Amino acid sequence: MADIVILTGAGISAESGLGTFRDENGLWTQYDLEQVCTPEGFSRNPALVHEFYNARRANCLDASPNPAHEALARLQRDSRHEVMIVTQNVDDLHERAGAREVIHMHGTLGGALCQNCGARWPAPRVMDPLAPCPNCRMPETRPDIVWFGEMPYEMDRIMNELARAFLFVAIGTSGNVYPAAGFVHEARLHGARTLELNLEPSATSGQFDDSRLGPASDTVPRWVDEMLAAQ
Ligand code: BJW
Repeated sequence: MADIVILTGAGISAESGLGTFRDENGLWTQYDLEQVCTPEGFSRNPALVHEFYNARRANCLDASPNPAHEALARLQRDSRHEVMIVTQNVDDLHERAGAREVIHMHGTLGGALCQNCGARWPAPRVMDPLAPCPNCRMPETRPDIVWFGEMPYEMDRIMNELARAFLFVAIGTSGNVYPAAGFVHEARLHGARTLELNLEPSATSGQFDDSRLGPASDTVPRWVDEMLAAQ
């Protein structure tokens, strides 16, 4: 069980070259989220949705972790406290930086899911909308991603961790998407201190005890150094 819960969002991977969603030039200025991030959009046009995620999978494979991912992996390794990383990101940059365990509440680009039988398997670099499921053979494969209206993964486990943590930290997330945006409220209810590290104030900034503004590659390693020096 975790003493410290860290929630990360697209902002932590921005300096690795992966686009955020809601910033200027973010993904939602190029794509209609209703078309590419809802089950209804996928039913209407699976080829478009696969194209969107195939492009993001290629970007992710070309990207590298930045000092913020590396600092969180160091905190997980060297802290005397149990540190749980919960990410909304579908990239694997926390893992590639050496993080031990990460909850991907919105799924992963590296996973494929069958809409027909629920089987999961590693996604190929380029997913084909007509590829059959390796289990049931139906051509209903999709990226293993949580879209709007779907239940994020491992919610019971995350809620248990939030109830036990003495510190909750949100990094690089705009606080616009629930249930993740409600974690600060949940952590506070259970007595945790709360800290936000973000480029600019988020939609939920007012709910945090402390806030530090700046690029994650700067603020996160500094904060981790302080945490490790204080123990
Ligand atoms: C930097 C930086 C740098 C930049 N350094 N920082 C009305 C009220 C409340 C809820 C709802 C509602 N109507 C509908 C809902 C529910 C809905 C929802 O929240 N909608 C909102 C739009 C209102 N949520 C859902 O449907 C979720 N499921 C659900 O609720 O199930 C029921 C349930 C109920 C109760 C408990 C449990 C379940 C599912 C949400 C699925 C989200 N999916 C997406 C796309 C799929 C993944 C993918 O393709 O990648 O997930 S949407 C997109 O937003 C993606 C992200 O993970 C998510 C969050 O975005 P994030 O990470 O915050 O990115 P940005 O771009 O918004 O912000 C970046 C931040 O970084 C900014 O603040 C920058 O300043 C900062 N930044 N550079 C530091 N260098």
